[in-house]
Amino acid sequence: MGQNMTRKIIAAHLVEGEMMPGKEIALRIDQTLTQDATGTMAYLEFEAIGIPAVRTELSVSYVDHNTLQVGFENADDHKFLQSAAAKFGARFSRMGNGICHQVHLERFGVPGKTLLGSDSHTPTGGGLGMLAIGAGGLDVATAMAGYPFYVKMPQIINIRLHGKPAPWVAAKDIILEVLRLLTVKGGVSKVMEYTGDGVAFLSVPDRATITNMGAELGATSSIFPSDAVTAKFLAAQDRSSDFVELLPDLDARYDEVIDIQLNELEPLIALPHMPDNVVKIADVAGRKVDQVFIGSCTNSSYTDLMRVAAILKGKTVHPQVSLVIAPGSRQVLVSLAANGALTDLVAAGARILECACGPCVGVGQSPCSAGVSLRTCNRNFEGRSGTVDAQICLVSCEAAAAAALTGVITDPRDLGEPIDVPVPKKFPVDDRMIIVPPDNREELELVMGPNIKPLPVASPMPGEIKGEVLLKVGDNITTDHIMPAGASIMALRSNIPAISMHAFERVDATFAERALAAGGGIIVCGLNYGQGSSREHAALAPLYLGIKAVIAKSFARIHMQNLVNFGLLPLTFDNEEDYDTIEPGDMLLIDDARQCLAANTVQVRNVTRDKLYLVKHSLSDRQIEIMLAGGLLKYVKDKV
Ligand code: MIC
Ligand code: SF4
Repeated sequence: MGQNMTRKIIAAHLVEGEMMPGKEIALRIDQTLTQDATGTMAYLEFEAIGIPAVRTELSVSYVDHNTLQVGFENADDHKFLQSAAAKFGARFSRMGNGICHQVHLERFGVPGKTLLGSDSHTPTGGGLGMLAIGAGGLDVATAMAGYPFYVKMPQIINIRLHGKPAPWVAAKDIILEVLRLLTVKGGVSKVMEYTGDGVAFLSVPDRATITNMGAELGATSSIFPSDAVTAKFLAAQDRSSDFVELLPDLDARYDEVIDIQLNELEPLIALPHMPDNVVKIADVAGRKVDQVFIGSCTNSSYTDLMRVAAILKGKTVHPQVSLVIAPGSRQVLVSLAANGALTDLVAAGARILECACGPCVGVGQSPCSAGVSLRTCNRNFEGRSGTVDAQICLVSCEAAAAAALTGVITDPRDLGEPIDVPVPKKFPVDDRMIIVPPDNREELELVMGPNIKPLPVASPMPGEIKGEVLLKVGDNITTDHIMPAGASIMALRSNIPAISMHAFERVDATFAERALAAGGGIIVCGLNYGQGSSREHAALAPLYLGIKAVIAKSFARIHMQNLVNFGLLPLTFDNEEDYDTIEPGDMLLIDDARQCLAANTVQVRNVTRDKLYLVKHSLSDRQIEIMLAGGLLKYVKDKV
């Protein structure tokens, strides 16, 4: 049977398990990446595992999320991360060097390798033909310690791209089309594998835009072939020796095939507040825009920003629009500065920000009240921009630039002739902002400022679980709902007691206090609970607040694993209608949780309403052992 690309990489990295969709497999991890907002925990966890140095081929610690440094907290975190990278043998990408995914694509990604990152958009590396997966910090810490990564063998979905993209149709429109077709939960437990004659028209950064936003489908990963386009990109990065061809066999089998005709696509837009709320731009053109943000790991490459510069050149940003641009990496910024495109952007009125995540995760540039903001990023979750009633829409760079000029949502096809920006033959390669770890590492000390508090420890699972339903929420609750980001809250990422007080604050501002007062309890939720970010704080904060179990209609992959990693029981309703009969404040009781884990189904008694529910778990034997041990850290340490 012909193999697809994903199965080829998995087969080459399989440590345990059978490659049967749904069965747990263990993969050897070649490379890891962390970023500052998840990295402090990951390195504290790595330290707790007790291994002197990383055992991967390459581990890179990036600082890109919270670089504003409002107060000492972030600056302290950055010092800690730098000291940890040096001590434990990881490379350190300094503040301002760029967004982890963009820099990793440029400087480190290798086709055919596995990459595990403590950030949900790690699949960006799939644009280079890597199997790149996002995970919680603790999973990445254990991978750095040389343990395999456990994940359910995904189904492999073939998305065949046919033909040449229609004029002004960008890579962003392709992934928005996939989101429109499949929705934000359509990719759970799947890898999206892109093939077809259409892939030849997409550069590596274009492909990376698509694999990046596969995270919004809930997909385990997304991947493109490693072909002549890849070879050219790596050559331009002075990395020809990293090139390996990776193609599916001609008779490769897939679990499902989806066909997309690129020449029939039109420019698209995701309207508030979900990335799958996608319509044609033409259908909403003319609506007033207050802000345009061009950047994020989805759309901040050299070719992206060159297209923007070409559109803005010699023109002026609309007087009612604030246009902000954050180049994805120092390499991109240097390139734009060298060829004069930066001058075109600045002259047109663009406000240039540091090469970092910035507005994408609410770190600055929050829109005005009820403001409409067109953004090239990947998530438009309610409140994520920092303005609760902002209306965030997701578009391509071309559509963003068009709106910046006109002040209204504009179909980029109105701009005239499309712009063709070829990938340069040679990028200005300069790795001086990436610090290589020294040799004398034993003597080095970790630098820990006062904001860095010890890790909370999960306790082994109790027999009886009894608790009040502290919160009942609907479908598609994101980790931004559970544990909001933004500059001030992200400054507390290394301080679990403090950050926990913000849990669910945009859903129910009383949650944290009620949870503490009640001594913990249970959360009840709808479909796809915990989609979005990989932040393990969305499990750590509930753990700190005493939450014992989460009962959902279904879970997003990374969040569910994070719950297990910290010993919180993730359960799903056997009969989804039971969800409707539970009210906040009800007292729920699981008599013998430890024994029920082994039995696969658990009976939950609603003491308040005298009802019995059957709930299930989909935990593997290994995950059950982790739960019983009281979390992954204890489990792994016991193994050591
Ligand atoms: C995000 O886009 O939500 C983040 C911030 O990059 C997160 C990571 C985090 O919360 O630190 C992600 O996507 O995993
Ligand atoms: Fe950073 Fe935004 Fe990308 Fe997350 S989605 S890594 S916050 S740029």
